[in-house]
Amino acid sequence: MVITSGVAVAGLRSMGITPALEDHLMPPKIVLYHYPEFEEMPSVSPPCSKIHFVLRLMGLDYTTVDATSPWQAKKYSPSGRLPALAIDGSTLCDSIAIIDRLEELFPEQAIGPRDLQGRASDRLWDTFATDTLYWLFYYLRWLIPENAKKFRLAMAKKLWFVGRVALPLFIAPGCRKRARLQGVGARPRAEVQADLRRGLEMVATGLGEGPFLGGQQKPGRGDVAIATILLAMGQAGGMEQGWVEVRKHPKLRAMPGHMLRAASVAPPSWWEE
Ligand SMILES: N[C@@H](CCC(=O)N[C@@H](CS)C(=O)NCC(=O)O)C(=O)O
Repeated sequence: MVITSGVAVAGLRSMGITPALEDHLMPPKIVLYHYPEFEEMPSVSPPCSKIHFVLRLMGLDYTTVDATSPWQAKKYSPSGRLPALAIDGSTLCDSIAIIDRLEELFPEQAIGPRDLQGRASDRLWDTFATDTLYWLFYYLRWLIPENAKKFRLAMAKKLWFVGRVALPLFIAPGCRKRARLQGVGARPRAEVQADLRRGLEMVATGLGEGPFLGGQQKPGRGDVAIATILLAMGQAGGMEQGWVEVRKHPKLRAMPGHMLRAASVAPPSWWEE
């Protein structure tokens, strides 16, 4: 409930609703801590973009705070990673936990299927995208040298001097180390690409008659998670090793555009449908 109009407020007072009670009735204040916009996407980070789109699709108002470095992110997020979401001052990190919390707090506005089995599949797709597909994408972004170079050059244009120096010296090596510790970074490239091919084939099968997973007409959290990764694969000139697989599946290729339109967001100018 949003109580903004003066007439509505006067009405509430005449019914004996005090400012303290009104506070209780007001929607929680939502603040998204994220890495900022990059090439017409709300964030350079797919899990941060995912939360933007989920909040939009749920129809929830929110404000954002930008972090411009991993050091700054540590101030905002208990894990040091973003996204982090503060709801009435209580901060939560990890995009899956964030969406779980949003669904608990706003069950009527939850996106995706309504039935229990449909919800379970939708959450499974989100975990597949966030915990598996994301790392395969991460490998493409940071461990394939030609992609990493294109990405660094595109990012450098957005950064001040200190960021431009920190990017190749600290941030890129830090991301490669993160990938190695996570496991994916220590795997042979051919294996990672084969995993990506299988994962994308699986998503294409999951779309069924589409446009969204499970043949749904509206996007769920799984669709949003996958779409943000595919969109990020198109940035900085595109990661051909991923696109070569996406192009094999027309429904998969079309899904991110459908998701953006469902969230009332225009596809980026570089996005080819
Ligand atoms: N599984 C987490 C991943 C979060 C994550 O790794 N975020 C990256 C940005 S894409 C980050 O904060 N990296 C900074 C770091 O690892 O220090 C989620 O879905 O929220």
